[in-house]
Amino acid sequence: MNYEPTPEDRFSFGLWTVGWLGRDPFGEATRAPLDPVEAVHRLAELGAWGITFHDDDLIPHGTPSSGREAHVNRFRQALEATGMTVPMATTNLFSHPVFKDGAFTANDRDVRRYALRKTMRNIDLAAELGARTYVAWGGREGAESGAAKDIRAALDRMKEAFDLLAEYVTEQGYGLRFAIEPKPNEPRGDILLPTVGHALAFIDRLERPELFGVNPEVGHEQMAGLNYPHGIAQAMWSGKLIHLDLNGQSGIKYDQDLRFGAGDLRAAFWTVDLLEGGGYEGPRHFDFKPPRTEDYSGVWASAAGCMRNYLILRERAAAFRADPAVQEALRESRLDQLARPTLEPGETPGRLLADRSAFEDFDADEAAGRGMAFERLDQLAMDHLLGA
Ligand SMILES: [Mn+2]
Repeated sequence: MNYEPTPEDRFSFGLWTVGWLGRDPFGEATRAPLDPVEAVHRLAELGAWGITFHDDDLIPHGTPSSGREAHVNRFRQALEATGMTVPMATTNLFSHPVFKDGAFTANDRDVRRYALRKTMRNIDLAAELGARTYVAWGGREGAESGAAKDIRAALDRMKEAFDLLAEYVTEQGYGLRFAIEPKPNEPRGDILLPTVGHALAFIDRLERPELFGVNPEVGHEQMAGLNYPHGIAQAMWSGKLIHLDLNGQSGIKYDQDLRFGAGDLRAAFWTVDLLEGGGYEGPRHFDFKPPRTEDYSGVWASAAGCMRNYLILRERAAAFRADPAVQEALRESRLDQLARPTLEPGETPGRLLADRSAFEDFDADEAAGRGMAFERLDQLAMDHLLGA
């Protein structure tokens, strides 16, 4: 089987992923800086389709206005030379010490106004480069202690920020939608909008909810002990899965950002099964960190591994769904019944009350005795995943 990625697979990578220098809370960088132009060329050679960036990944913080265009032009030339696209961009509202207490929800009002201006400036660039999605990860929006942040006031400020940004892209006629990226903690002790569910509920309170969706990351949900495929399935069900960050994580611990497929392999299998089963048209975006043990040849091996694992899992998931034994097992587990509405068309509460078979004549003990046959079904999935 050929697991060579092509642009049709719509694989994209953040500049900050392959460009991560390996700096962590305990140690300095282990790799030299990577030129964004080289990142574009190397990823294109590996078969990627898109590249994404934070403003500061492309234009180092502190670059004078007169120097911005040179950075952008070099990058644009690399895109044109390779055919790579920019499907998404985002703002770095976490690295500079000014954001130590947050950006859109910093207690200091002038920091909040600066954060909005920094974001609007990069939204202009994102639109200019053709991005359709603008990701917002509020890694510093949170607290380490109780009285330090009035959460309801902070959510008011968060809503104010997103309403303003949505007004801005509407006024400018940019065809951009925002994707809010949840994370439970790290770098803050507790971060606002910690899970997909919190973000979906928040979006409903915005003035232009149609311009917002979520950008769920595998590891971020798993850090909270949550089921990633369930989270993205609910986002799809809500019409809000507009982008996603694929990577790997082993259980509830620090944000590992392993390459996709590493960590919880079974969750990766169900993720690909869900994404390829329809209902998601967006990029397959990798947000991982090649471990700091690696030199650049290891970085490219890690990036290639993300795509290769996705393609292997896509093949295995397709084989699982096509297997007649699986289709039979799905029927034995009554997935067809789950797909059928519980009520008859037009059935009212009164008619349900009048249906003796639903209650008076229903034999709960008999129903309780029916096996669900899930173990056989799951073993078939395991066999396909393991290639048995
Ligand atoms: Mn992460």
